Amino acid sequence: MRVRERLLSSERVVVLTGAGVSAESGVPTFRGEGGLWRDFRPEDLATPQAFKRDPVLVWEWYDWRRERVASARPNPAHYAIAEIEKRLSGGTARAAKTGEKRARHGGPPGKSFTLITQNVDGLHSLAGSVNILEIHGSIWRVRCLGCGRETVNRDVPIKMLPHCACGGVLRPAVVWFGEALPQAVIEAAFGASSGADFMLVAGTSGVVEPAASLALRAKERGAFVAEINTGRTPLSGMADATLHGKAGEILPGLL
Ligand code: BV8
Ligand code: ZN
Repeated sequence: MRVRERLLSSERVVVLTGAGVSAESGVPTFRGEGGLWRDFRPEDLATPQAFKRDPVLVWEWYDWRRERVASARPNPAHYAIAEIEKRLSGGTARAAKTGEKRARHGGPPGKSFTLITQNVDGLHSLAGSVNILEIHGSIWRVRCLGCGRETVNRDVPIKMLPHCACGGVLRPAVVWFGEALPQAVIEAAFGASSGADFMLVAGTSGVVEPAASLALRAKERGAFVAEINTGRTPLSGMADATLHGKAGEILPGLL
């Protein structure tokens, strides 16, 4: 299949994932069926204003998601993406221990792999992916509104309203709507997308910016862009190939 040949003959591969890649792990997507929580839309709760107005409500939403994610396991889509990275890096990419600095990608000269994910569930690193850019942060990290310290917190359920040792209120260390993405991470994401000769866009509705623009950047700079999605998205029109179906079935097939 064209996409498979392209992928296997590419040198600089970038994969951009969204919630659809975790759907088969039982993690609810944002905009699909079952993505709603108590009739709230993500845009209503994933904002600094919502947290200011009602921090307990926002934490209840995250607590509910953390509980779902805690019992979720990576699915074949996550493992296939980790396998692509291993093949491109001559098998040397080893899953960095959690919390350790991401192992530098030590692939053969010229070959490179970068995973850019909008997901905050951490399932990619559980599946063995190493070179990961978590552009929207992590649901397992919290940040203190007082002293700004960011730490890993895996309490499920989390004690309402969580506070830092300094007395400050803790928030989820994710990027909310209206908030800037971490500068270094988004720069690295655009850098990787600009240099890619192949980009795989999997399980994203392509509506959230600046993530969606990463696919456009890759395309502009000459990458072959393949989309895997169960439906059509605003990115489908510009993709060189669109593979309709479940990421957990199509991705292993690519290998
Ligand atoms: C910023 C973290 C500026 C939190 C998230 C008007 C026009 C354009 C842009 C804007 C606008 N108004 C506002 C904006 C900007 C805004 C934005 O993009 N809004 C959208 C809604 C229009 N963006 C921002 O605010 C960003 N920041 O712009 O800052 C700035 C600059 C400098 C200084 C200050 C400010 C911040 C965006 C990040 C928001 N945070 N998440 C959390 O997770 O709790 S976004 C949230 O949506 C998640 O991260 C999620 O990943 C992301 C995108 O959703 P998807 O991953 O695509 O998931 P979705 O459910 O939508 O789709 C799933 C897809 O999978 C579907 O297509 C489905 O068909 C498919 N699928 C389902 N099952 C499967 C499958 N595919 C394959 N296999 C399956 N099994
Ligand atoms: Zn603090």
